[in-house]
Amino acid sequence: MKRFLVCLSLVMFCAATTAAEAAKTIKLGVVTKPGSAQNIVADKFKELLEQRSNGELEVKIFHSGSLGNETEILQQIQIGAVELGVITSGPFDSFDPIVRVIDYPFLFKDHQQADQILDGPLGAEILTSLEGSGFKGLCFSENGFRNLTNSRKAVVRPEDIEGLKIRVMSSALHKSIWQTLGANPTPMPWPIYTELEQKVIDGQENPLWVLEVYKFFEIQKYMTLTRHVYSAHIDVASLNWWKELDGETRDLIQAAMCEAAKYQRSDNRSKNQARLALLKEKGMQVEENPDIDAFRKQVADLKDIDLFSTPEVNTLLRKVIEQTR
Ligand code: EAX
Repeated sequence: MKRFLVCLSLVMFCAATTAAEAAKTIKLGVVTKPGSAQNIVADKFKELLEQRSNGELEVKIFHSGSLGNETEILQQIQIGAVELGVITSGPFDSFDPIVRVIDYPFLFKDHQQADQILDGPLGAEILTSLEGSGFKGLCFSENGFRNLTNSRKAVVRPEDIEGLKIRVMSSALHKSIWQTLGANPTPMPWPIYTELEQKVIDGQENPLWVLEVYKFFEIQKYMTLTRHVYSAHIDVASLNWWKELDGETRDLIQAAMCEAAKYQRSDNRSKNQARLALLKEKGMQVEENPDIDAFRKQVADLKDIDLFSTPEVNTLLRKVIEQTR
């Protein structure tokens, strides 16, 4: 009997230690590979949090799709299997349509305006809304302004897009944008190099860093600086997990993530000019002055379609349009 009790208490001791250790390790998911915009946020966050918690909190980054695509990472965060994620705003679309406000085409004129809105009360409204789908929205980092690339032809005007097979993110809004522009949009999760290489799709749209890090210059001859959507990342935590953390830990995580986000946004922006030069050097043909007015006109009515029909999304979109005019 005595022997049994010793064994039992040992087992309980071991179980308790494992639970305590596990609580200290925080899993963070990103779909992209090292060097990507998402990974720069994640790496900076890890560095800051581990330093400031004196090693009490450890961040384990799962990258390069090891947890699945962005929708799958979000599902794991929802149920608490993964604690944190740095995820492109697009795929949040099927969880909370309020994110369509950020991805509305030609909304932000420049980075300053994006920061002003997303770091202000309207951004806060979006982050709070995400709690309805099980996410604690922490802050916004960025993918950047998205540009169209393809392997078939130079695109200057919307007419040039007619019939091009363009990969889009898993987002009803993105699909509508490209349908409205006359393309044949194909939703597909990240990554997409093979599909581009094998010409299952003609083109895609993403910020400049993607073309460099994922070497799309090898397989996409034409780029048009459309800057049609400002693509944010939403840095989120699992809401159930968040609720169980003490106040001090929450503050540490929130501050480290927002600092990492600010660091990454400025890092990303500072590299864009050099990236453009590199892509040209690698042989991409870049259209720097497309007919943006024509593109803008063609998608202008998107705000009146069903995509924005919930009263909350509609009201917020109109507020943001008002403030970015
Ligand atoms: O960050 O799926 C996409 O197009 C995203 O922008 C991708 O994660 C690259």
